[in-house]
Amino acid sequence: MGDYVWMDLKTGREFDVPIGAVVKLCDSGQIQVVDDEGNEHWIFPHNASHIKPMHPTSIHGVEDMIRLGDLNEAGILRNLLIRYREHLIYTYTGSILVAVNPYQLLPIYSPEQIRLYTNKKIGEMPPHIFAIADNCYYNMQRNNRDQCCIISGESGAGKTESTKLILQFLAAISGQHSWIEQQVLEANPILEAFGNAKTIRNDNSSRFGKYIDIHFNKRGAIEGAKIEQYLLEKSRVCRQAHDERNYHVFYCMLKGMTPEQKKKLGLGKATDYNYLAMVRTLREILAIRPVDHVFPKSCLCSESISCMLLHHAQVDPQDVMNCLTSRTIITRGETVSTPLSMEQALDVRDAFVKGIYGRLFVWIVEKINAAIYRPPSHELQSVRRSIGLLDIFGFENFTVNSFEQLCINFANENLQQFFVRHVFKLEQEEYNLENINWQHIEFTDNQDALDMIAIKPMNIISLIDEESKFPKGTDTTMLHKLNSQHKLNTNYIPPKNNHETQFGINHFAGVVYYETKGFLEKNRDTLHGDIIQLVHSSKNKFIKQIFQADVAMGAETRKRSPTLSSQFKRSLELLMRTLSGCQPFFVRCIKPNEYKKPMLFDRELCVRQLRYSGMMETIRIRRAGYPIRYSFVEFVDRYRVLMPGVKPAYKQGDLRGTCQRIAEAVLGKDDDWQIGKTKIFLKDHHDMLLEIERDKAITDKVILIQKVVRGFK
Ligand code: AOV
Ligand code: MG
Repeated sequence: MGDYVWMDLKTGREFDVPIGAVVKLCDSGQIQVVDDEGNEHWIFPHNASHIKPMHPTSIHGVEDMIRLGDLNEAGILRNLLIRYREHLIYTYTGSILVAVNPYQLLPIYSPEQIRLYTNKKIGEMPPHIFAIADNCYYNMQRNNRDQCCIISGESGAGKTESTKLILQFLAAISGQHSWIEQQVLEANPILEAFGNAKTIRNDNSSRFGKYIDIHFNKRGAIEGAKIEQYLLEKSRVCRQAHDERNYHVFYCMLKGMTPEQKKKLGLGKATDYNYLAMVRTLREILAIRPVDHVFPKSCLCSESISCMLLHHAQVDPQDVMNCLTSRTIITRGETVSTPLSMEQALDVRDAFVKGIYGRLFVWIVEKINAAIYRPPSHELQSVRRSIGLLDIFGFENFTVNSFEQLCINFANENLQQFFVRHVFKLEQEEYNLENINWQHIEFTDNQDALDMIAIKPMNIISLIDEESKFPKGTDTTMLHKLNSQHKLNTNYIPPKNNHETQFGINHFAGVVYYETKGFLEKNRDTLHGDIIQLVHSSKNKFIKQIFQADVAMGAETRKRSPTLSSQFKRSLELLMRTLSGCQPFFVRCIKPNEYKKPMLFDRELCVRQLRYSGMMETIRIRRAGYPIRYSFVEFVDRYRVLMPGVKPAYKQGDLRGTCQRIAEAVLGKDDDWQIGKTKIFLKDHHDMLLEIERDKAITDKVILIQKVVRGFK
């Protein structure tokens, strides 16, 4: 009685795993248990196989999951669950941090906590996002290498909050409290106002990706930063799904401005604007107003957004009307104007609005960078080090998914591959190369899905792109091409019949169906020449400025300008290259429930995330592996202080032998570390022990020197 067991109810559901339970009563032949959810069960002799004893490490949980005795999904899940219930939202898997979103403010981010986590080794203090930040900072200085923090997880899991906490920590410990540091921190609310919005998954969902590179001088103080932004979701400016909102900034303005300011800008309240309240969809508007007799002009004028365009863009009202209701086409040298249908006219208006907002966002990021970025001077370049924080839009799967979701999920596939490459592939390759005694660990690789989406010839992105450039290409012809090329690929799910307009992709995080309607238009992302002409005629300097490049380009170049997906693909490639040049830290955010509620832990939702993120295999490899490695030279020079009389590496004949001697003396002969061909391979706890001993030895040396000096006096 009081014993803990695993109970397997064998429901057969995909994400159901055995649950922990405590034995309450053990009677002749029957056992009463209460499971982790508080439900009572009676186990009879015929189903005794449903229960198994629990390993002691699973009963109260462990801070680092590589110490779990029950190394299976049930063990991992319960460990996170019992910690979560005690508000312990952070757990390690080696140096990888798992963070479960608490959906409530916990008192664990105070200046006092920052102080407690400063200058500590991983494992010295309970798991925390601050410990990751501190280690990043410490590693940057110790190894003189750039670091990056890759924060992943699905929408609403806590990536953006984690990024802010790391930034807060770095700003605090870099210790300058300078203007530049303040600017870096204050950039965030601006970016979130313009780039975040409420979705059904997250009330503050990032609708763009960002990589913040924080630069440090040789004393370790923040001297600047640079923000890279990726693919803002522009369609949201004009249309939002049910129960979602437009970008925060609009509501903030309407709520926060004084009546005078609002009057000056001609602004009303949020419900006055279809773009903000989304009370009616386009189809509904069309249904309300018969498409026949109503002249689009009056309809467009009644839309307050058009009035605002007229007001703020400072363009000739007649030009705006012409631009929105007709299209100029040049055929055989002659300029012909053709009228647009109401639906087309609304599309032109929306494209213009999206064009403005997208360029405005890019301009804001440029402005922020101008304030926080300091280009390195030549002499500084060699000493400047950086920590990059990656916070992108998380994996998304809505009822209806469009081109934006394809891009978002493609980015997440890339990140997952980076994780897989780093944690599984490169790691095991290195053990083989170094002749380390090693048992290969299997893992799920998402390379095939990524190949199909963007790498191999005729991949999905390239087919969409090709069709976007093809003058006669439509969403339907594009779908045909995708089907004929990929229908046999196990990661592709073709439409069920000729009428269906969606295809599916088997992503690492689950199957997502994409509605192809509107794909090509979104990918082309071009504005008609008439709009550019209109902007050119504007008296508003700002509007002119943000469209400067478009105007300068000229019609022909504009037509050939890269599509959205090819630009995005290119920027992701650059990002991956940057990340590959850094020492990475990984933070895996887990979303405990779909309701944004505190203390609610949906077991199946969590198992799904743990499974697709490869957490099981990660624990296995981290447990078996050697996360810390030094070249013989590095090791001897860093730790020779622990063995009196050992000469510096450059004076050593047998470096490998010296390494071995130091390691044996400090770590013990039989402990689980290994010597390879060019490097020594250690566990995290070895690193911690070596560093603590080194600190002590150096302190002792300093004290000794001080004594000697005092003796002289
Ligand atoms: P995301 O960045 O991963 O989603 P966020 O970081 O925006 O998710 O987190 C979503 C919400 O969860 C936040 O607005 C907070 O209310 C809550 N939250 C997350 N982490 C914490 C924490 N450590 N403490 C308290 N509350 C937290 V997305 O941008 O949608 O992919 O695209
Ligand atoms: Mg976010």
